[in-house]
Amino acid sequence: MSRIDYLERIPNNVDLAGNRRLQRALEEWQPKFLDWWIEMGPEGFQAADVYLRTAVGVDAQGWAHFDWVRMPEYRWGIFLAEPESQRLIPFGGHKGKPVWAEVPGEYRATLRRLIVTQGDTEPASVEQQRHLGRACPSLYDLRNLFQVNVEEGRHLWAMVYLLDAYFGRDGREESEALLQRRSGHADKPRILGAFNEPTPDWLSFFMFSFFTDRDGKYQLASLAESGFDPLSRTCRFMLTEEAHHMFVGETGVGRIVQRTCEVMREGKTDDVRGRGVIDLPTIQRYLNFHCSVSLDLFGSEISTNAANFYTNSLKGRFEETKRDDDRQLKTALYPVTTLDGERVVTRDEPALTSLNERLRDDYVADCARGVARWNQVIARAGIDFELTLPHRGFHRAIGAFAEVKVAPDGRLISEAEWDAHHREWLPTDEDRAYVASLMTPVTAPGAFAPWIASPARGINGQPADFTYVRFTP
Ligand code: BYC
Repeated sequence: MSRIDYLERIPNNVDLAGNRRLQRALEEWQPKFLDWWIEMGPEGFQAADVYLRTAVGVDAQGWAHFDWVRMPEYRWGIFLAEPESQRLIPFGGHKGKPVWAEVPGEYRATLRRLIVTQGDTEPASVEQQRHLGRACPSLYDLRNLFQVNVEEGRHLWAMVYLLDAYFGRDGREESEALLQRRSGHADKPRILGAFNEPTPDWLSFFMFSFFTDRDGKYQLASLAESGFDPLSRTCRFMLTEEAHHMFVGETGVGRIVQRTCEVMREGKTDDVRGRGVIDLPTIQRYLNFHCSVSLDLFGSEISTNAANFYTNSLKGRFEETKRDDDRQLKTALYPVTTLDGERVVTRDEPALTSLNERLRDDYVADCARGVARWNQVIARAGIDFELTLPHRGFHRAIGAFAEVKVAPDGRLISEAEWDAHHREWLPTDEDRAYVASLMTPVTAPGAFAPWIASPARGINGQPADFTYVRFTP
């Protein structure tokens, strides 16, 4: 049987070559992953050469290595951030003790569930985005889509590494199951709601990358605080890649907003649908949708799961080590916005059970900064319009607000009022059809679809007309 050169095929810093058991597990899993990638990965572009960044190490040069790659030949590596020497558990019941190099028996099931939930999102997003290439607005954007896709693939590898290396047989079974569920499938859907929603057009993709990938940032940052050190180190490295995904989302929406504003100014009108760009109210409705489904990803406002994750030192807060409280939260309170009968109220709750809400607050503040930057684009064009984040109770399916109807401005409303107005707040079939009608592919080097502005600069310093994707004849 031919041996694999592990460092060449699977770049890693986990001494894969010296770990026979893990090699065997990954040797079995890798062909199944490739089958999944061919079946569910970017449709129609598996043979194209793409200008991609591949992580081949964890230092500054190592993770920013650019080259031409066919996606199925991308080297999905396994990287953990360098260990912090003598790292101590920063929070929870085990605070101050040395971090765990192995899974503590009593937390095995909980940790596995957290890792599987995280892992499940990665292939899900690739599945959601698999048809987008055919409607790309430029080669620059096409390349960015594929960069995001292969990195989500790598993040799946990262979670599979943890499952295979630390959870024995049931870990290997979970690794297989990650390749069997399918986004949006009636019988075997992905675990979390947002990952079963379609991503049918590029406005959806950019909104997803802005809002949903940002949930990834906050969840990964919380898991990076974990007392289980391999999980912490894996997540810390994943965060370096996640930043690019949010950049793609923020600049993508920003460029759409910019183009719309240009056309509004040129035509001295806000009625721009006939002019081939996406009107600002439609952008707002897409924003409302993607923001609300992403808010659901943080779980219920009050959660004993979250309290247990924290007390057991498995999942911390965002930037846990910068908090100067006791980092155990035994008596602390936290203000939570929730429902009290017919009213939206903010009241103090135990900080431990409020951890999902606290993370959601950190997330909302971060989203607001991005939206403010989009609004600067609108203001610079001299246009009187502001994009806004919807109230956290709007269009929710998880938590206290799932039971009621809330307007984007936070008013609790009746079913009748919802029925009368939701078309103003969420993308309608007409909106989606209009956006879909703009999605004709643009693949000439340096050219951009008329509904999106060109980016401020190229990837890795490349010129504006760079051929980021080369198609095979
Ligand atoms: N949809 O106490 P609750 C990313 C379930 S994104 C469906 O309210 P908990 C990425 C929950 O699982 C980051 N089900 O919440 C982005 C639980 O079920 P079980 C992904 C949901 O447990 C873009 C029950 O409801 N990473 O990386 O405190 C592209 C009661 O739960 C939802 C993680 O999520 C939902 N939205 O917190 C690619 C980190 N919300 O267990 C990648 C790991 C809740 O009773 N996961 N439920 O059957 C977690 O930390 C937690 O599982 C959650 C939920 C934060 C998701």
